[in-house]
Amino acid sequence: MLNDIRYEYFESVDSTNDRIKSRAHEEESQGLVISAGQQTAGKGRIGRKWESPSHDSIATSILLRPEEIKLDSIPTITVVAAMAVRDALYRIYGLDGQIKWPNDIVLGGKKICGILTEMEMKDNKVWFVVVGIGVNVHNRSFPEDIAFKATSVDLELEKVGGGQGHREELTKEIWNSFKKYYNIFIETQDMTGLKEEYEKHLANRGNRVRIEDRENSYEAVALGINDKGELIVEVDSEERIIRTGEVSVRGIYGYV
Ligand code: BT5
Repeated sequence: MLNDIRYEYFESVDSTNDRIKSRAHEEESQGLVISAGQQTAGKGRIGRKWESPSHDSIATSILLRPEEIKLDSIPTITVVAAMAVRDALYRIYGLDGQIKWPNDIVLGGKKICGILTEMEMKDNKVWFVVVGIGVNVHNRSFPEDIAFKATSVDLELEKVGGGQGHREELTKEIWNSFKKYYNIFIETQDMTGLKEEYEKHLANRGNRVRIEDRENSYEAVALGINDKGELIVEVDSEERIIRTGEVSVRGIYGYV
């Protein structure tokens, strides 16, 4: 169970995930959240970069020490975190985002949030897990290579009549929401208690998507998720399971 959450804030760090990792090595207990105004080396998945250069966005990470957790339940934590961010954006701002499996939240067809879950093992067991969340809040423009697919809370609020995001308030709402979903997840270490709600917000459900991994790229129809939080797709009238990892799922007409 995740109970108390303790917040620390820094003006600038390399990566909030890396800050949490060094604290985890110093035997820090579960529930520490480190947030930063900017990251100089923000990380995406598989060596990609996450842009959080100014004080416009949220970069925040939590330390988890799940007891007796199975290794193959770890990727599911990303799926749980995505639900939390979606929920927080909806509850504070009424922004009705969708989850682009496994780790993006999208609004108006563009990415507003990315999630990176990392873990370390010790004595053949999961030692700790770090969940890092990046949300674009006040950003009005983005580097050229992502401008076509990135959005922010303020840009989305503008479309529905205005208003402004608030980074501290949103950060707290995200982790409160994460606590709620994570504690449901940890009971069974899977998505049984959360799947129904998750699927309501799954982007591209029932639509054609393109699955891209290192070797292959093919079209499929996204059907939903299974109890492990893996994506179920249909290819040539057969169901196939897509595991997290080095896979991208795209709509066939663009980023979402
Ligand atoms: C992610 O990876 O989306 C995970 C991002 C996790 C960031 C958080 S911030 C707090 C914590 N500390 C860290 O160092 N990281 C975590 P991925 O699915 O691989 O997507 C990365 C891709 O998203 C990049 O290659 C760009 O195309 C795009 N991208 C980068 N910055 C972006 C931004 N600010 N907004 C939207 N898209 C972005």
